[in-house]
Amino acid sequence: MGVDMMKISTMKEVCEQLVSADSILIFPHILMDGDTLGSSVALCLAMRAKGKVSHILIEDAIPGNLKFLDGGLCTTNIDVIEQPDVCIAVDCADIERFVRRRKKFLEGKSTLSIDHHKTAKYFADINFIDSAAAATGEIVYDMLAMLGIKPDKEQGEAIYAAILTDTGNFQYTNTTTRSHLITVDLFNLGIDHGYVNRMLYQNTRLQKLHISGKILNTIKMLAGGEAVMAYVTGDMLKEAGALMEDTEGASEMLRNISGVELSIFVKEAGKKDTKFSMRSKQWVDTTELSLKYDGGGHTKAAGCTIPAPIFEAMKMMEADVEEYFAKNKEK
Ligand SMILES: [Mn+2]
Repeated sequence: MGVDMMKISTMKEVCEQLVSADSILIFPHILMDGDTLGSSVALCLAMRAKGKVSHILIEDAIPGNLKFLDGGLCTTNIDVIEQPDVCIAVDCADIERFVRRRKKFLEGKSTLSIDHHKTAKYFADINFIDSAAAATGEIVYDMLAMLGIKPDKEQGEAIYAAILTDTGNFQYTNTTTRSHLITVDLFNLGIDHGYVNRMLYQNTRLQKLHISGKILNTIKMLAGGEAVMAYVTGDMLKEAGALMEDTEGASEMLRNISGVELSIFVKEAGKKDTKFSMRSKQWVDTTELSLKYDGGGHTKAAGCTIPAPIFEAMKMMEADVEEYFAKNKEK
């Protein structure tokens, strides 16, 4: 298969760059999730084990339930490596996913990108994009194998966290045999899966439950009950004493409603910007809805920003949703 040949050679190229580099700076995307951070951590630890200077450069806070992954690898110090041999973006579909680190990224003697988003842009010198991978963590696992590195417990737990979070604990349809097989191998390597699950999921801030309650009160059904929209504003966060990161998972929670095919969670991102996070169950392609506003993502999980105040932007999106369902239901 031509595509597979291309895939292999591209991963080889990525690995060759890593092998020949002495210093490697790793770039997870903003609003970090388990995949971007877990993949970055596994890669960083593996590179350090190979005797290389490696750090993870971040520009925003690590969500509370992901802090256990860090282990002091993450820094906000842009000068942590002066001129890195390699700058590698992890799980970033677009260079806009690291706005304030963009200049630093481009300072790398070579720039790499590894990602699995369907809408990934080829912004680096070398791009390895595999949209069949359920998580970028799977790509990192394959890369370590290609580099002859057997993940240790810490690396294995980071990869496991990446796969768990991006597959919704193996529930989403992006889950493959491969996701399970990699996990089997990680279990055999002796990871403490109970620990990872406790850290990820049994570690909820009380404020998260408070803000969830407020969000649930905003539920509006669309498309005759097949779509649902709910929102959060800055004022709601203040009242609940919560942070925006406490709304993580709201889209998935809304999608769980029976009869719902599409869920949209709306965030007020300042007075003039509104963020939309979409999830679908079976047939809605969320990238179609998000691309109209320059967004992107996966078939069943995508997002975009509309440059308008929240209630105005929601009206625009509501119209798009009604139109999408009217058009696609006829088929
Ligand atoms: Mn991912």
